[in-house]
Amino acid sequence: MAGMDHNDVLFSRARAVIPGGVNSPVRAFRAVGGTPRFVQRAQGPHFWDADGRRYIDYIGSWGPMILGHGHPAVLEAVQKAALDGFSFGAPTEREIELAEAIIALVPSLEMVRLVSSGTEAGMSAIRLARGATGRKTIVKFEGCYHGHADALLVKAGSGLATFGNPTSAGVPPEVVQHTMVLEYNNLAQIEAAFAEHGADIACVIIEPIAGNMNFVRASVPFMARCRELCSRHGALLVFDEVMTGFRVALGGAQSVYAGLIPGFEPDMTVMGKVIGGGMPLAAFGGKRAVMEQLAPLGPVYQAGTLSGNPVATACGLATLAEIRKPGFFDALSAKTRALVNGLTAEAESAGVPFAADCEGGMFGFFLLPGLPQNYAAVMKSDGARFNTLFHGLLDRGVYIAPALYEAGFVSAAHTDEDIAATLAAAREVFAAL
Ligand code: HOZ
Repeated sequence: MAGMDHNDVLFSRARAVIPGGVNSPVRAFRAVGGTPRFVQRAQGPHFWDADGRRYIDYIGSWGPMILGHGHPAVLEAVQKAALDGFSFGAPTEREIELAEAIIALVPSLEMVRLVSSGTEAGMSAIRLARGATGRKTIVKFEGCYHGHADALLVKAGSGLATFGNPTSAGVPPEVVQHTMVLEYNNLAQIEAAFAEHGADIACVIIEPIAGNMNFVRASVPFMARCRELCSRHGALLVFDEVMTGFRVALGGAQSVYAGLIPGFEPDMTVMGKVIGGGMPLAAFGGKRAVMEQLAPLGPVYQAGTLSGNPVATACGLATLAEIRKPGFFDALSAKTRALVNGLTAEAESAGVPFAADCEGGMFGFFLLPGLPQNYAAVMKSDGARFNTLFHGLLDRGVYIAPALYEAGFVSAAHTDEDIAATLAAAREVFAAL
């Protein structure tokens, strides 16, 4: 294969044995074109590809690597745990410690159950909401992605938006007949849904800051109304904080909304990414009365061989211990804000329509004159221009998500030099857009 670089060689091998050459669709670069970078190793805010090229990493495993790669305290905890055994299929003290740590950081939680992926957590939360309320209907919002459980794969964001196929094949209409999809931030639609179907709605599941249609915040009036309607009609408000949990603030997006809406809290929360620190670990939790409906206490079944895995829980605990340190989120937020402000200024001086937002260590930007409020507005983003921007940055050693509809992530390991190098690369690319 003369003339091919190592990434091309690996991609070609991968495509022969793995559909699309990847184990998760967005990684394939299909939306932006070109060859995915095969990661050889990573350290701090950087990773190196199969050709030994270094990139500043603004994906961080799509969110979990809030400390950057290879944080020494996390590495030590993982190595120590691995020596004691990889998996037992029996309870460990570390699971209790992680559950206690999560509950201590998120006041709306009284109990949590640990699982292995965000998809599993979302799917289990929906089953529990239905079981606890005895109702069938679930409400989700267009452009929100809650993992790939059948009932939730309707008008979803993330890879489904990227590939223009927001509802997956293989999901029979009967399976999604009780999934009601409404427009994000649309007060009239949520009012109407409850007015008509309030007694049938088990839950409203929402990404409070939607990171699977890039970065779109639920407005404060919209969130307050979702809360009121759920309470009034006996439905559960489920926050999908797989992306935002322990990422936009120590207490997650719910702590941000609690600061804006007095007394605000969701009934249930779905978590993942940061709580595993890069290991397969996720969780869902809520009030005791609801969580006690789960087997073995209650009639709602849910289980998993690798749930509460001892190495993953060690990684999660060590990660949470770092992000709890005083000043962690102030520093992370300042860094992310510097990146977003810098990109905005560079785009403005190049005359490129650009709007960006961030919270804690999560950010997003659109090649649009203003921030969109819903999926339809997000879909007006300029895909061709984004692809030019993506490849321009990639060629200059800056790795952002290879898709228009994904949020970005800054870690505590990103330095001022990394941000400055990113802005210098962006300046050159914006000038040519
Ligand atoms: N679901 C992720 C994007 N929102 C992609 C995960 C991955 O490819 O690793």
